[in-house]
Amino acid sequence: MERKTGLILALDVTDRGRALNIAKATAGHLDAIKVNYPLALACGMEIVRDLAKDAYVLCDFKVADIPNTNRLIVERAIASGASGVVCHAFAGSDSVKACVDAAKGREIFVVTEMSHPGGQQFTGRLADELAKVAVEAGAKGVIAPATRPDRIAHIRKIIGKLEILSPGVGAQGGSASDALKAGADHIIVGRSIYEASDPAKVAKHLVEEAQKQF
Ligand code: NUP
Repeated sequence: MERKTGLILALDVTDRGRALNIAKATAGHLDAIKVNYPLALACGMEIVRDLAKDAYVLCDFKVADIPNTNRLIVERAIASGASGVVCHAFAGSDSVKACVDAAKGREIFVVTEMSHPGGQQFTGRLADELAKVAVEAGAKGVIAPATRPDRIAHIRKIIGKLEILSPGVGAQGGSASDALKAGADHIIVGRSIYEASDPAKVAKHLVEEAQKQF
């Protein structure tokens, strides 16, 4: 994913009109729009098709199934216009490899340690191995927690030059500059932007904060 602003919008709203309005208002401040199940299940994959006309769309489907099912899911996301797809690594190397193969040059990002408190319970303990799976499978990058910048720095040591996308800024308590200083390439921000009265203004401020770290 090309880094122009360092900001990825997590568009977790469930109304099509609202989603398109926020995407349009913030477009100039974004490297990508992340679509998760709330939006895709509410609006169908048509929303990915529409957003993908003007943006890099990252489908955060946390794909975590057997290799054949993973392949089918990634193929559908790509067919709808996704430029990247997020998968889990706990299903095993073969399942992640199936995602990378199915992406056919589009980008796969692998979740390592999750950003919420429960992320420490299981994913935190396995994060080193999950990150190694990402490297070995040929993923483009990983997801690592802005809520624990020290963990971003640790994961960076394992993955080398792979990209780090970091959620947990704002509503979950993480800071954009701390995450980027620790080694994240992009921050992922949802509620702080889409629940704001002026989403573009918040996005602009986050980008200004991010740019100081580049
Ligand atoms: O570890 C993760 N934490 C996380 O918050 C992995 C994720 N993919 N996310 C996603 O990032 C989460 O599902 C949501 O779409 C976004 C964060 O949104 P917010 O907390 O900024 O509203």
